Amino acid sequence: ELARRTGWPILADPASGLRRGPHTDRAPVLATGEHLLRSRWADDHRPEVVVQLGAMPTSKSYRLWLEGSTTGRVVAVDHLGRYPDPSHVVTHRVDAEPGALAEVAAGRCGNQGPTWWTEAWTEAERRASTAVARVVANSPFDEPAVVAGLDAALGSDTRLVVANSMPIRDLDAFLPTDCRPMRIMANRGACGIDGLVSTATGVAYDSGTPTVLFTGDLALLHDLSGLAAVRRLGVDLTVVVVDNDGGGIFSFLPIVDAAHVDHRRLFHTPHGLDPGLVDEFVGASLYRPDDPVSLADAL
Ligand SMILES: Cc1ncc(C[n+]2csc(CCOP(=O)(O)OP(=O)(O)O)c2C)c(N)n1
Repeated sequence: ELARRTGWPILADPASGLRRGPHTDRAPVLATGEHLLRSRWADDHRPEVVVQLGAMPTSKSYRLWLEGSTTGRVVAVDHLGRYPDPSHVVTHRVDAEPGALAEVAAGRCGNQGPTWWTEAWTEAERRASTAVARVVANSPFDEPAVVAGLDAALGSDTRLVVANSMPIRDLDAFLPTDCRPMRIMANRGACGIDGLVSTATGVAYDSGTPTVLFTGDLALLHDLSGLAAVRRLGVDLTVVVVDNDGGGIFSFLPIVDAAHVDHRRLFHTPHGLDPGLVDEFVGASLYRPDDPVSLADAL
């Protein structure tokens, strides 16, 4: 409502819950921040004020873009005393629950609606999301295509729990805004890859609704014992695991280019285990989709 009244665009982190739902038809909610903020266009469109609501967004481009900014105010709003500010760019801190603050602010500001600034950002979002969708559609079956598969197949009552490492970043980069609701949950904390199966099981149990965990193979193996509770609690849990035999995120480290370093052994840390072993462990049904259609069918 605040964005609709002020015309200020929202760069919505996937875990914020703002990317999905009927409000996206009325308010300028953007999902391509990870791509836009690393472009020249974003350098030419620096705002006077950035209001950061809640935890630090996932996007690395956002962090670098803030660091590159020499002017303007950065207001961090948080009620948990975190004020995440890894780049030391925050100029103002507001101790308030972000949703409550937005509600009060929306009630007090006028109803200006979209401005040229709003139009510029929403047009950039339109172009970027079209380009992203085209790239995803023409790519091999990889992480972006998995996100597209989840987007297409998950019902609005499903809870999507997303793991740290690349899955949350994949969602950030490739999940578009849509008026269909989607409940996304993440636990960024210190970005741990531990306890994710247990978290998803707890979400499924508490909500009583079908739950999907989107995870990497290391995070799944880290909390394999969490699966023991799935059958006992009788929850409806589907695990979508991108199996790249280790930590795919480490292939983005600059050291990957150092020829004398055995990057694969030291950073990627392949384990050689087949995630299919969960089949025997908990009696789960295992599917090995190798294209978007078979992923959608399996889901
Ligand atoms: C508990 C814990 N141990 C280690 C790490 C360091 N770490 C960050 S990402 C990562 C790799 C995760 O691999 P995977 O879950 O397969 O996801 P991918 O990188 O392939 O997307 C590791 C080990 C961490 N974040 N948390």
